[in-house]
Amino acid sequence: QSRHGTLWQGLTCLFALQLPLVSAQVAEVEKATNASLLWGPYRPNLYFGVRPRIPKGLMGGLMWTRVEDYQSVQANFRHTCEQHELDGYGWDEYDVRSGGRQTIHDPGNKIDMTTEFIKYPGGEHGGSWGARIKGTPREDASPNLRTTVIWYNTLEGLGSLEVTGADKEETGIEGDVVLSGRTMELGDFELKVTEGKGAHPHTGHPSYDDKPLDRTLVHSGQVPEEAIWQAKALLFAHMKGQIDVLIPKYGEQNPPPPAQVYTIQHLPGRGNMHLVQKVFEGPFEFDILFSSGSAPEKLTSEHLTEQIDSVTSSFSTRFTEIFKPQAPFVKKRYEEFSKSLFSNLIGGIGYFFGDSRVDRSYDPAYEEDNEGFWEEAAEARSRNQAQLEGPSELFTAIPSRPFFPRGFLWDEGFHLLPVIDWDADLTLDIIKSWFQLMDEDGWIAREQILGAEARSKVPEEFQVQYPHYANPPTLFMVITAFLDKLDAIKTDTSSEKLQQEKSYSTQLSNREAALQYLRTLYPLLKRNYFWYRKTQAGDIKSYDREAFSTKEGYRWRGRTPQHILTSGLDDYPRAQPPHPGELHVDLISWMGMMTRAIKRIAVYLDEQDDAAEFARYDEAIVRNIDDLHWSDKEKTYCDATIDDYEEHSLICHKGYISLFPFLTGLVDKDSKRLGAVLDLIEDEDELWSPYGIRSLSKSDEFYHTAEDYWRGPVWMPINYLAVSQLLNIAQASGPHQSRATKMYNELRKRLVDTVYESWKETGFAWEQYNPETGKGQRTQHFTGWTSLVVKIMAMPDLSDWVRDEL
Ligand code: 6A9
Repeated sequence: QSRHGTLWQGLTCLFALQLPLVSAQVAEVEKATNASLLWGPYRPNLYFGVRPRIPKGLMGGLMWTRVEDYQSVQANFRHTCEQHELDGYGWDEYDVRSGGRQTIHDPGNKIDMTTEFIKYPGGEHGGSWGARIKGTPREDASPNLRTTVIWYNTLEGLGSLEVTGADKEETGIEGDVVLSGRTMELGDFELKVTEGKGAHPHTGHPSYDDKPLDRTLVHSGQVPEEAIWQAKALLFAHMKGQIDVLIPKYGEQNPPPPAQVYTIQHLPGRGNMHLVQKVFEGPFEFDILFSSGSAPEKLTSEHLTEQIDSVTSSFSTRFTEIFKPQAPFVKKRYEEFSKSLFSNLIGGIGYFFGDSRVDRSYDPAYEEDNEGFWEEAAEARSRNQAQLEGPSELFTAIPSRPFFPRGFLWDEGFHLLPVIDWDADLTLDIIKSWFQLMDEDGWIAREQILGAEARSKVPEEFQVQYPHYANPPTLFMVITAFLDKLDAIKTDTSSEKLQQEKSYSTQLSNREAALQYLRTLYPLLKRNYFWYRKTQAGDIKSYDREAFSTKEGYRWRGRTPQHILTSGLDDYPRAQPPHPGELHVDLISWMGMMTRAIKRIAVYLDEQDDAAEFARYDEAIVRNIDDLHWSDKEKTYCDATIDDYEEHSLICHKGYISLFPFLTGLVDKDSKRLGAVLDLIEDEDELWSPYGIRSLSKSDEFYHTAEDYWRGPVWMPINYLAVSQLLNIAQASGPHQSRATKMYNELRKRLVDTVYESWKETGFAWEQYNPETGKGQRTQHFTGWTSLVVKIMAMPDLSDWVRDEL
């Protein structure tokens, strides 16, 4: 048993043990909640892929290509999301509980696709679902554009899946294709791929007699489980086999046309993989209907048609209630933009299951206590073998479907900030999933690369996770947001938005359920908190000044001369050369945020001793941020290190790092440092750009140098923290209130305009934005934390306040 396995079981016990405390009502609602989350497009790395939140079971996926010439097919066969092959794709509307619609613009195949996905609760096994797949030739397509579409299903683990009612001797299936199956978790089910609508090519080639294209071809087979996620590779191998038979049969002089060549062998039957192929000419449409055996009735295309309309209209109503963009973003197009970004965030949620690579050597070189530690650590990393741990599961949102379709710890805290406004229960479920990944010591790996499919996207040197590496504890911000909501619901009964949120969530409407959740999570949060305190502690023994007597000083482990990947701000300039006596101002700020969050939960749960302990840390952190990190000379917060004379010295590269005490809410509205923080933000020669706050000051020697990743470009998560803090200051009386109000209005406008303009121009959200041109750059279709702009649009418009004052 791996450490991990034991922990997992321990946790399951933990949850189970407390169950008698939960009222029957809470348990009932929890079951329903889980049931409505069972199915989803939880394979976000695919353009369209469906699976349940179960380690092994039934999965499905879609592939398509234009079949007009022989050459383009290989390159144009769509399956996994890839950068730069489409003109925009994603969910225009999506809700995890009911479903939504995705549109895909595919110029290479001259077609626009829509995938509508609808969930039907009911029965004992998580309900049924339906998907409608539509293809509409684009303007430049010939009127008889030929498209091949393949829907496939696979089955992992125990169970059965087979095509029923099909005759193997036939050349294809006329009408609907029906698969029936069962597994332990899903019970009996039926999956129907309907005949649908659309014309089929009549190629006139002699091969047509063997394979008339007006029928659906189905190939069933058994493949090794390790290969099951590689549907496209398997399909290609299979088609190659078909071609090797076809070409000799008809001769190189008279080969069948592409639409005929690229077809599968019709062989319906049993197996763990079933490919269902349709070949169309012009526009088409068909449905995939999954009916759970225990659901009250079987799903039909009529049901789907009906439900698609109702899901769309209730999504819109709800969206307006929760996220209606506020002035000046009142034009309809902003709402569309906001819906699309939010839907992609929530439609990008995935379920991952598999083993992961961890280096558990606990090599002494990883202690980083000597000068030159980074070289020793680098050697140790190449010397030590990583083991496969797990398997474990994770339910999470992701930064980007084409490029990073997996969980990232600190990204997730930002993802969940908009999600918690929409669906608090879902959010708490995701948080729970993350904390279940924690090991006995309290460590959660920064990047969750679970299973072979996830690993296939990551170069080997980046796969290994180290149990002494941290990442900002942003999930604690989300728990704080949850507590804010609980408090607000109690005191503010007039807010319609809050009432709306409450009506949608058990945890917000049932105090017992909320307490139960927090009580169960609390020991895990504590373990995680103390892991950070212990493993990322800074070495401040050498300071003898009185103010340093508490130990609150922190250092990210795992740095190299050029990077601190663990901080999340990869290449941001830091002290040179690295030194074990360094202290990082962003980390102590995160620790401050984390301490306040856990203190608040302790108070909530009436854990008085804990609360008092956390309060002491809180106070000491706030004091040490000033004592250890404030530079009187530079008028800003800085990292610290030990210089050549063995003295504490500050390393100041103005930028996001300098703002961290402010960003994490530790600089009070009345603080004497706040004026200087605002000066730095608002200075055009430093951080203030027309497109948002720059990651590094324009005046810094490293601005836009080397990789230029966090050395200038504008990033949304940090800007979101800044705009939120400005709003806080604007809303309470204090010496900087009116200035903060102006800055808030201006920053909010710039951020929204920036993301909106790039989206309008390119069809995508981007990883970061250029501070000189405002253009989106780096990863395309970055619908993770960039989606925070949805919340920024929904923030209040305070421009009247500024006018009134003038
Ligand atoms: C390396 C390449 C196909 C980098 O959004 C995720 C993270 C952030 O947490 C971090 O703060 N991104 C930011 O600096 C992207 C990291 C991607 C690493 C993947 C392998 C994959 O090649």
